[in-house]
Amino acid sequence: MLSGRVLVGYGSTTVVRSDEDQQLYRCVSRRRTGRSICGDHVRFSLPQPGEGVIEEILPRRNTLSRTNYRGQARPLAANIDTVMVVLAPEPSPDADLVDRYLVLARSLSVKPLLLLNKLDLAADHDAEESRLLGEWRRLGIESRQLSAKTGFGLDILEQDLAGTTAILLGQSGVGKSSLINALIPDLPARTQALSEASGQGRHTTTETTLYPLDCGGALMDSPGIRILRLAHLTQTELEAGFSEIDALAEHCHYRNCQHLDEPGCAVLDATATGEVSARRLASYQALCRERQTLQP
Ligand SMILES: Nc1nc2c(ncn2[C@@H]2O[C@H](COP(=O)(O)OP(=O)(O)OP(=O)(O)O)[C@@H](O)[C@H]2O)c(=O)[nH]1
Ligand SMILES: [Mg+2]
Ligand SMILES: [Zn+2]
Repeated sequence: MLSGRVLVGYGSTTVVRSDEDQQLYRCVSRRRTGRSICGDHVRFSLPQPGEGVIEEILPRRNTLSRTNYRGQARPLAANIDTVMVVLAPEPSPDADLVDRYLVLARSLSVKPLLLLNKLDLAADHDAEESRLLGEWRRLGIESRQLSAKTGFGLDILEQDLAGTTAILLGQSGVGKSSLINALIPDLPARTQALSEASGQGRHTTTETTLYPLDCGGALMDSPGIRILRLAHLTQTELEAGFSEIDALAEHCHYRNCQHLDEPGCAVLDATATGEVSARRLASYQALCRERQTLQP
């Protein structure tokens, strides 16, 4: 029996990198174990050379999932230490989507980090950072300044990545794959090896994929999405993702206040004074409504 980590899953087929010899193996799952996903630690057998069978998925420390249109949680990746949300001046950030990525990070109990990429497009880096990330920075969320194109900031990012498993999330076109490309010099050879091992044809970023880094860490690339539903999370998990709302909720008149239109709502009062951003509250309320609509 061998042990390894799943680099990418395509339905019932996965590519596993062996811990023993770092070779890639195409593996199929058994019905008993269920489907393994990117980032899983697994044990697998090799009944015939080059074709493995996953015998065991080791317990997941956390699972990153999104809700599909039918309200079911769809797991995308597992065992994540850091959620890195990539933003850029172009395409300009979708603030509600960023909030959702932050809720997702919180639900995994991991620290989020905002990566502001493409800073080669901005003359004043700090001004661009406060313009685009100001509202989250004020909430205490950390950020890094980067350019995948020039390599600016990559040294600091490498320090953040050392020894951890991080996932890059963010809307399409912000430069997630470009950052991976800039961090991994032999990426073309690795992509080629993945394609050969998977037997799925050319490897693309339509599936979340884990890249082991030389610094001992691992970085996952994920496809950009326009809609991130989070209806599988509990009301408490949604609220925990909005720390400023969560902190005020205990002062609401009703213990189960949803901060919609209830009398004595401390959160609504705080938006009236500007202490809580009306945009953030609307973003939270949209998540609550979506949850109520999609919950079976
Ligand atoms: N100027 C500039 N352009 C960049 C930078 N990083 C990426 N780009 C460009 O932005 C475009 C999108 O980059 P990708 O890396 O494919 O973006 P992505 O986030 O992986 O997009 P999806 O895979 O669709 O989610 C490409 O044309 C890149 O060349 C950067 O630091 N500066
Ligand atoms: Mg990409
Ligand atoms: Zn309230």
